[in-house]
Amino acid sequence: MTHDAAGLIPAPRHDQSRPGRAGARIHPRHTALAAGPGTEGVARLLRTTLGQALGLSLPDGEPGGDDTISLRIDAALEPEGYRLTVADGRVEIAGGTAAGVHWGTQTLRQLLGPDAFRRAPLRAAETGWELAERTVEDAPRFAWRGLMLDVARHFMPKDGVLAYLDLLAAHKLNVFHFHLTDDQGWRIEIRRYPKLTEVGGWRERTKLGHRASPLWDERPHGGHYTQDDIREIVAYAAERHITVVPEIDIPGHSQAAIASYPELGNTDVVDTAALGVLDTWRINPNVLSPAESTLRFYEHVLEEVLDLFPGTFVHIGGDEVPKDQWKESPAAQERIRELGLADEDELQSWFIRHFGNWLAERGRRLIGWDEILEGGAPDAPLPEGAAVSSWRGYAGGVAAARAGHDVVMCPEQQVYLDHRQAGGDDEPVPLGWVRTLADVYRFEPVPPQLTGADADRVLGAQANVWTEVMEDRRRVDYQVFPRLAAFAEVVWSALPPSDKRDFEAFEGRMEAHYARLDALGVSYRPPAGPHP
Ligand code: TNX
Repeated sequence: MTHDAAGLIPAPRHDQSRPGRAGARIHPRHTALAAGPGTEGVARLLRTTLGQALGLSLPDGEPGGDDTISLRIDAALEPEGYRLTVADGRVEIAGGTAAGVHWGTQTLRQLLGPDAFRRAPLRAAETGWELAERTVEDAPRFAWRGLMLDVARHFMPKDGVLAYLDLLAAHKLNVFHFHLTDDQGWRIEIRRYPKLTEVGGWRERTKLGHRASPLWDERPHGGHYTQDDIREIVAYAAERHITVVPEIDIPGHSQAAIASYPELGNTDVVDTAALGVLDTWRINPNVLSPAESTLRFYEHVLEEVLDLFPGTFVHIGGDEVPKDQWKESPAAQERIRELGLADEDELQSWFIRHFGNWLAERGRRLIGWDEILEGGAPDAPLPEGAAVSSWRGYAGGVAAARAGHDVVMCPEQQVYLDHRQAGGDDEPVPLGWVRTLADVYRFEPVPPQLTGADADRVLGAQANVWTEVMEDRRRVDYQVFPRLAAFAEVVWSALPPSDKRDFEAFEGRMEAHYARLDALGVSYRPPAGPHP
């Protein structure tokens, strides 16, 4: 029997419960925790999480013992898959890898009820928590289940980022794409180039700029993460089986860097020393110069980035690069001739290829926005191993997959969470297309044009959060939730085709989930809207 009163989100593949039968009682003092080989890290995190939330002490127990939560690896399961069994006074979570066990503990947390998401116990729980007899068998649909957060337009202090990593983990999301640089701010300390954060980390004011928006911030804005902060963030993510993909956006979206080191820009056509960090929102003409010295500068930056981020992928942006300055610049034109390129589009592609090869030589892989497909030789527009974030709809992703490249789908029409979630005038920031909770629930990462091996090129999907008009965590929360819960179900659960998805059942399960978000302190958009 399938029973979803527990309101599990994302929905598991199989969930068998016998609600009448007591499976196990989790007791604040008696219940023990037994960590099998390879699951010690998961156990440590579970002990911290449930200790803080419920006041459980979870002393070390014997695997399979009575009144014990046992964690173990079972290599027969899918790598990120798990089986959670509640029966005979015991809880067992087996996972294909430690990651699978970890996702299983997130399900256990949901079964324990909303208090399991608190930071401090609400009450002394004398009697403990009753769990019905149950077996959950589960595994994700996609390997890349991501959220991109833009901390360049508005800086999010480290604690907020850590809180977001907790939120990702609670939704079984495993990739955090960290958009660290843009025209309006540079947010990562680079030891060799301190001005990137001293100058590039600050702007005097922000024109929040949307005409219908009441927001108009004339205060200085800035901040950055030190390398110690970054190490802490990466370690915190790793503990939650989340990979952090850093983004250093080139050769456009680079005005904060140019404001810090004016020689990075096209100095023969603009007085880059007078630019400053951009304080408006628009596609910006000030792009990097194609000089050798620019390449060396970014190689030095990336060397420090590689030291901090152990993951395979490094995002180098590549989006929205106006070519006007390269057209006007004698130096850029000379460079095009020297390199034997046809035009500015090929120059952009040359930039990307340079860093793709540079990363490959270091055992890493480049990922970039879908513009990186443009301007290259028709048979080899991208270096081997490069992957594409398809944001201008599905087309870039489809082309990349057919050309043998891996793809992360994040079409702006579907999963840009900066866009409004309702029509009418009750949205605080009425930007972009209306994308309701139901729209996000119907998002399909693999378009019908892709089949067979081409479809397998879709590693997964991510929701993108651009923060032009989100100046603090509360506003980010409002844009991201509850839609991220729907997104998480799309990328984790094996849902039917878009038009056959049961949104009402999802909404039903969301009732339990809103209580979890409340316990987590998330300022989500209320389901009935701000003016019910
Ligand atoms: C396009 S998506 C951008 C961002 C903006 C966003 C606003 C992408 C690769 N570039 O720079 O913030 O639209 O929705």
